[in-house]
Amino acid sequence: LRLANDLQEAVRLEQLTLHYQPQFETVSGNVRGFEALLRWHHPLFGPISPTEFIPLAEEIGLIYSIGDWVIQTACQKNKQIQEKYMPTSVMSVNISGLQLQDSLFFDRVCGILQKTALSPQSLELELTERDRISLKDRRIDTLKKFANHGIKIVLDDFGTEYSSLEYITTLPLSTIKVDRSFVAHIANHYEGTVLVEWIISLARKLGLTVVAEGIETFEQLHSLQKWKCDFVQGFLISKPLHESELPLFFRKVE
Ligand code: G
Ligand code: G
Ligand code: NA
Ligand code: MN
Repeated sequence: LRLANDLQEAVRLEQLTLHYQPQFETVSGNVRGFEALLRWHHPLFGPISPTEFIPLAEEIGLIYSIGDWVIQTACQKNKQIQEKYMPTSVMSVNISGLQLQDSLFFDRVCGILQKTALSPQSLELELTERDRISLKDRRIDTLKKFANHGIKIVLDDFGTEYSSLEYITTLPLSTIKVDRSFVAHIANHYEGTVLVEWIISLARKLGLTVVAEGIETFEQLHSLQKWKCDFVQGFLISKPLHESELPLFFRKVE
């Protein structure tokens, strides 16, 4: 209860911030864009993980306003990045399945893109597999609206739920993101290695883009290069960056 009150305050007092983790083309090493990751620095308890406060925000109905704030802030930042450093930068934003139930969500996202003068192709929405969406779910129609508008839909945490294979043939996805628990097994665990290689080839056959997250070792990176995984993200290459760290990041990669 304390935390619920504090989260309401946090939104009002602007204690939430976004960090931006770069994504790279696996083979060339070129920067592709960023994933926006929400952070809450609590005045007393210090940093609180989104794995704790996102479920709380969902429970108390704050997820809608927080979600809008995240998209708005991430789009503004991406516009600056495009103008200053990289015209092709793509921004990925995590969304909660609840946001898709809001019938005005699509219109609000389009409004944000218009206001920030960003093309729909510069925004991606990451949907986690943990938000089970069933075949007849109305949220699939919302996802189709986004996809038809040119906003890509990414299936995050791929492989962590039983519904994985059904999902990739029924949702209007452009991309799957291999969960970092699989990436962690590359090279030190035969079955894990085979699984990641298989996911990448499956995605290719279905015409989907593949991102691998949680890359922490050169061995993992080299395997993903060998298998031609499209994009990679992880502490080995860059941690999520505070906006103040972006100028130095671009100076280093240019
Ligand atoms: O960045 P970190 O590892 O602490 O993120 C933990 C989890 O929180 C991840 O699953 C991530 O997808 C989720 N998350 C981070 N930012 C957001 C956000 O803005 N919205 C939602 N819904 N989830 C987020
Ligand atoms: O579930 P999702 O994929 O959105 O989670 C993203 C989270 O993963 C972020 O909180 C981010 O801080 C974390 N993360 C990013 N790169 C790495 C990494 O290389 N290793 C680990 N363990 N976590 C990572
Ligand atoms: Na994500
Ligand atoms: Mn993930």
